[in-house]
Parts: sequence; structure tokens; C-alpha cells
Amino acid sequence: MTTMSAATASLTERYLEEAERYSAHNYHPLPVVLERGEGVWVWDVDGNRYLDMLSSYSAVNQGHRHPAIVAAAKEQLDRLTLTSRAFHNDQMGPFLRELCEASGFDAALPMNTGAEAVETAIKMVRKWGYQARGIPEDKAEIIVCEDNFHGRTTTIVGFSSEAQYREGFGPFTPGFKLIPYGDIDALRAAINPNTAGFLVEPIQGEAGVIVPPDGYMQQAAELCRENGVAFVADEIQTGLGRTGRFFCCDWEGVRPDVLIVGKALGGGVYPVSAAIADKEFMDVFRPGDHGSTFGGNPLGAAVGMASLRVIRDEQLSRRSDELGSWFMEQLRAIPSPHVEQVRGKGLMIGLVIRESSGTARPFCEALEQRGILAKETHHQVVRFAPPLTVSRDVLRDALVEIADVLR
Ligand code: IF1
Repeated sequence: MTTMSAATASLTERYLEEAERYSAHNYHPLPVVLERGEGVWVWDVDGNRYLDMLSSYSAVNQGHRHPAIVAAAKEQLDRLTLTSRAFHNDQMGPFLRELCEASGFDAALPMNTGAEAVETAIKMVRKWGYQARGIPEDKAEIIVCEDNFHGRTTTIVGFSSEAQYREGFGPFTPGFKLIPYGDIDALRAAINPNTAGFLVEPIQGEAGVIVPPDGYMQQAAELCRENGVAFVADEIQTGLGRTGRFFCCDWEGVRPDVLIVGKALGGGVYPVSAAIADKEFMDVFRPGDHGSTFGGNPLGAAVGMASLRVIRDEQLSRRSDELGSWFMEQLRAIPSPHVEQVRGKGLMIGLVIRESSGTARPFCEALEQRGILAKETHHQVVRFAPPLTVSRDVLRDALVEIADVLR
């Protein structure tokens, strides 16, 4: 148990009060105030150490402040940080080359947040639909799945099936069609001559780590290919080693038409995202069509290169695969009346709490008291997604605490 001394407890309280007073109330964070991170560990202002089992929703796959990524950032900070795309810089080209070579595509359009890269993919696929497929102007449709999460812009929440993400933010962008996740027949039925693309998460993260039936991604990609529909994989959360392969699509040998990456591309140090595709799709963009003040900036590019190299050099995908399957096995072996299911791939894991046992939040609060930071999603699911650099020993120690809480 970690205890707070009276004196320092006021430190946490003071920070909590200040955040409560000055911040919009758009989150319900656990009452922990972090001040330092290193590897898989973070420390709060009272000196308590926690194992980070969220990794900022998979943006910290390389661990907090990975030395190689921090060094690359510091070096670039001392050279050049922002030029805009009105001029070239000496980092963007090399970064995009490494990103394209690592992912196996012709070209990439660099952005910053995941939502911006998703919006980029939406514009790319619509314009491709008009130019290459002859879809009548303003009639392009993109199929998406129920329980999707692709970001928080008004266009993206407009096709969310989660009422709270839409409430009060209308009117929304037309041209999106919702189908059940994992259902090939629903996809087949939804495709029509105006369908430009199908946008899908290989595993639905925010929905609670929903793994589709085996073969779903492969069959969906095949169906899209047969119908000339662009297959767009949102790997912002599942990508870059998280599920035990470099991309989750690799589990089924699927090569999407458009690949969207973000989060860990910035190594937990700087926002870096991108839409990646072959020239058939990428070349719909002409100068001035689309852009971003920070997209492709030299600091993000230097960080992005270092982030990719760490994933490769430390074989984070293989670690995620091996440690993830072992960890899920151990979680399933815990005798607990509260656990309905343990699901996921690699170190992207969701532990489902039975409704009869209440919600996942109290379990997350109990874990916090034991030095483990995990976050619930959608009431019943405790997400376990540690940095992919985590060791088996650390996970073994965590299992002792997790088992205690679950009992
Ligand atoms: C929040 C969770 C939510 C994503 C996928 C695009 C984006 C995300 C598959 C947008 C972002 C974040 C956003 C953050 C919490 C977290 C999240 F799924 F990871 F748990 F919300 F659902 N595609 N996911 O997961 O990327 O613009 O945020 O860089 O909004 O609360 P972003």
C-alpha cells in the first residue's frame, strides 16, 4: 500500500483544486497528480510510484522519456523546431522515407493528432472517389462501424454511435453510414456505387478492446477490393507494436489502401501522426488542397524517426506479442467472481468486469492505491496497456496486486 503523509497530501489536494478551478471539466481523471515519468513508471507529487498501465492510450509504447527519443528531441530543439510547409526542412523527408519504408507504402502526409490524420484520410478517400471512381459530386459515402472511435472533431463525432460524443455538437457532416462491427454481411449490404471507402479500427480500443472475429479484416479488405472501395485502417491506437505485430493488420496479412497512424509515432514526446498510402490515393492532393501549421515540422519529424527506430531496434512488436499472450493467460487464471472476460491482442488488453460486480471504476481506484494506473472504458472494462518496454518481472509483480484487487 502507498500511504500519503498528511503534509504532502495537501500538495495533491492543492493541484486537484487548481485544475478543478481553471480547467474545463471535459474529463474525470483519477485523483493522482503526476510529476515525473521514466520507462514504465510515473511518480506523483507525493513521491508515490505507479506502474503506467494506460501508456496515454498507447501513445507511450516506447516508455516514458525514452532516452533515444528525448535525445533526438533535445538535439533538434537546439537546431530548428518549426518552419511551416511554406519551406522545406531537413528532417521531414528522411522521416517520411523511414515511415514509408517501415509501413510499405509510397508516400505519407504528416499531421499532428490522430483526428487530423483521420480527417486527412476522409478527404483523401472522398476526392479519390470523385476522381478515380466517378462518384457524383458530394455523393461520396464512407462506411464506419458502430462503437467506433476515430477522434473528437465534429465530422468524426458525427459518425460516432456514442450519444455523449454527439450530444449538443450538431449539425453533423453527411456521407457516413454505420454498420455493426465484425459483420461482413452488413458491410456487403452497405456497399453501393457511391461508397468511396470503409474506415475501421482493426481492434476497437475505446469501445472496450473489441477484437473482431478471425478473418474479418481480411474478408473486409477483400470485399472492398472487389467493389473498388478504399479500405482505410485506423491504426492510431493498434499500430506501432501495440497488438504484437508492427501493425494490427499484419495479423491477417491485410494491406489497407490507406493506413492512419499517430500516438506512439511521437514516442510520447511530441504529437506526430500521418495518413499513409500509395500514389493512387496520395496524389489526389494538389498544392494548397490540405495542410496544417505544424504538420511535418522538423522537431516532430526528428522525434518520429527516433520513435520508429526504438520500436524496430528494441523489437517492441515481438515483446508485445510474447508478454501480452503470457499476461492475458495469467489474468485469465486469476480466480475471481468479478471477471467476465479477458480479451485483446499483444499488450492491448481489456478485462471485463461483470455487471453484477458493479463498474470497472472502483477496481481502477483500488489499483491506484496499489501503485497501478489503469483506466476504465465504457463502465465495465479495465484497460491494461503498459509501455511495450515493460519487463515480465514488473508484470508478475503487478499481477499480485491485480489478483488481490480482483479477489
Ligand atoms: C480522448 C481511446 C478515446 C483513437 C483512434 C483516433 C484517435 C484515437 C483509434 C484520435 C484517440 C484517445 C483520445 C482520448 C482518449 C483516447 C481514447 F480510444 F484511446 F481510449 F477517447 F476513445 N483513432 N484516442 O483511439 O487521436 O486526435 O486523440 O490524437 O479523446 O478522450 P487524437
